[in-house]
Amino acid sequence: MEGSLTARDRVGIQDFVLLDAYTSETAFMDNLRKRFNENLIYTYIGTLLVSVNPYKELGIYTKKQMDIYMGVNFFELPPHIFALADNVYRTMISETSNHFILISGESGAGKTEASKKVLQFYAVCCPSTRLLDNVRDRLLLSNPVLEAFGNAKTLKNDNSSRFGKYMDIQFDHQGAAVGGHVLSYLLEKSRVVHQNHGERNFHIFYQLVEGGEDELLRWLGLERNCQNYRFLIQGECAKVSSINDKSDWKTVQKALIIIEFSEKDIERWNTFFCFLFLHFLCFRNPCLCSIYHFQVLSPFTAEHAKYARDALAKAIYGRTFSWLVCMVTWNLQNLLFIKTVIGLLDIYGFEVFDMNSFEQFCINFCNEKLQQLFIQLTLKSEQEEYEMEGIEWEPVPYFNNKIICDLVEEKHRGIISILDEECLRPGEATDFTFLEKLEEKMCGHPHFVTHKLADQKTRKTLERGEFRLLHYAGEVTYSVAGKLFNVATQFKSSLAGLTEILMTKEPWYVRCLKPNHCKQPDRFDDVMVRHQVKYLGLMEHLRVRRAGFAYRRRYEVFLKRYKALCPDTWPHWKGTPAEGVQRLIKHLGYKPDEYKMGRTKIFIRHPRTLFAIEDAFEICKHELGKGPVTSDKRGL
Ligand code: AOV
Ligand code: MG
Repeated sequence: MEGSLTARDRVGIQDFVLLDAYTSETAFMDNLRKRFNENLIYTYIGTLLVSVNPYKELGIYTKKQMDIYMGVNFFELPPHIFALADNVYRTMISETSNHFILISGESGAGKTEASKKVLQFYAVCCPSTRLLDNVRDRLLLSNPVLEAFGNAKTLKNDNSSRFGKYMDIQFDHQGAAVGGHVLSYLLEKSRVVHQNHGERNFHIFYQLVEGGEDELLRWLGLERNCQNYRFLIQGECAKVSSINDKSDWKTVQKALIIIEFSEKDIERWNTFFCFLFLHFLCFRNPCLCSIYHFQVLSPFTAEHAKYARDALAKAIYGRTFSWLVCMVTWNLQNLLFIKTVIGLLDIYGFEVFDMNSFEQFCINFCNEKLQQLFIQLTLKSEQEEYEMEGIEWEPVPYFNNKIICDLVEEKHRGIISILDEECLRPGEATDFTFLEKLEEKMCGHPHFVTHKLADQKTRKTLERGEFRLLHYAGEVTYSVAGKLFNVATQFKSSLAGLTEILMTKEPWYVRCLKPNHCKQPDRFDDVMVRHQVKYLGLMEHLRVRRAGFAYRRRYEVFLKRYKALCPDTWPHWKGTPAEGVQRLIKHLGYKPDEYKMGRTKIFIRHPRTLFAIEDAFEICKHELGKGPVTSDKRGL
């Protein structure tokens, strides 16, 4: 435990709400750094979990660890992703309600790893019958399959998710995990035909070439050498030290069998490779496009032909991925026994490259929307709780990124609407007319920068053909090239659908932080982390948690935990829990401004009040059996 003062000095405080100088960003950073240096990557802000990517194995995700966290009160053990998972699960069971865990952070911050740990926790820890044993395996093995097709090495992350994923884990009335349902969001298809320097195509291609059985490769007419395929080596990094393509291929094959893909399915899946590899083999010769049964007729130029050929390859890959997600869901979902669900949202994180295209625009817009959801829900729920409990609410100022969401998606006026309008003028509209329209309509918007205004708002100048958005997480320069191939509206409505799905459930948050740009362990880049703390709104969240009352506990929970501190409530209290708490805090000598009694909960204003009672509780635990603690022992 991190109970004693010296330990607290060394390893920091496990809940930011308990920081003495809580409003200071410096204190926040000091605490985060201290803990990171001790390999303590998790810290709470109340029930929100902050996680810093350690970039090394910590040995903290074993079955033994799962057992430790299972069924234990949230604040009783050091912060952990398992503690959050367990808390969500138990709340779901006790309240028979649906929940979701929103995992956010920038590219490489650890979102996908966090979501896998949560899934593992449920798959391993939830009760199950033999009949449903295979559900566990399927739940777990859906990951390697989807990652093989939907993840790739980027400059930010060797295993970067190139699609958004929302997964419902389905539970029956006994709390057993009985199935799952996966929704995917906008796969970055352009990667199939183009990768920037230092990046790879989707993992599955390298897995196939490195790990595919001889017979299969022969059937596909492929050679076992990535260097022979231009589309695998565009980024000049076919081999990645952190990835074993050969063994990953085996894992994916096994997973497909357990998820119950039939031989026919797998064959169909192999056939698509045939198409794609044919595409790439004829990369230098556009005339061979006719191989796909469409003709490249005059007056098409070689450029047009290449464009059409690439579009086809992207379409084939996109369809294959959608089909795969459908198959996974089909084999996972349980239509009979579902009582409640826990949703896991793991999307592509905010990212900025030297060149940012339409895909980055969508990815960053998605992050913008989730930040908006976070803002709405945290403030809203806080406000509602105070209202429900009859306690006055003190508003806290914060940056609301709605202005940026509107800039992108507002009806008739947002960037996506303008894009739509331009798409309706075939023959007339070009990428540049689109940009002109944007410049005309968005001129003066505080978060939009055109090349004309670039110098005034930001330091960096813009090229022609570019515009810049000042996102909540930083500024990003987008190229308009190719944007008129528009799927933004579809993406916008699928995000609206996702928001609707989430709004019907109770939210929990994991905020992932990236400690450095070099994917290295034991390196904590202060400037970089501070920036993330800022834009993720962690300080505001902390202030909101602290605005009125740092802690709140239901009367029965509070009484159960601390009743040994008062002779009247120990060992049994006969009255109502609220009366018991009243008696307890009177005995402890709380002043009237230190706490408020709500309808169902006690609200404690200052962390030090809680510290004192927690410390007293620690002493009391050692002395339990000797009766209630007297005031000198409590150290109050
Ligand atoms: P992301 O999901 O947030 O980025 P990942 O979850 O893929 O990031 O994490 C990136 C890498 O960091 C992983 O491949 C691990 O090597 C390492 N890592 C992350 N979390 C942990 C952890 N808890 N313990 C040990 N290593 C970890 V992106 O999908 O690019 O937005 O789109
Ligand atoms: Mg990811």
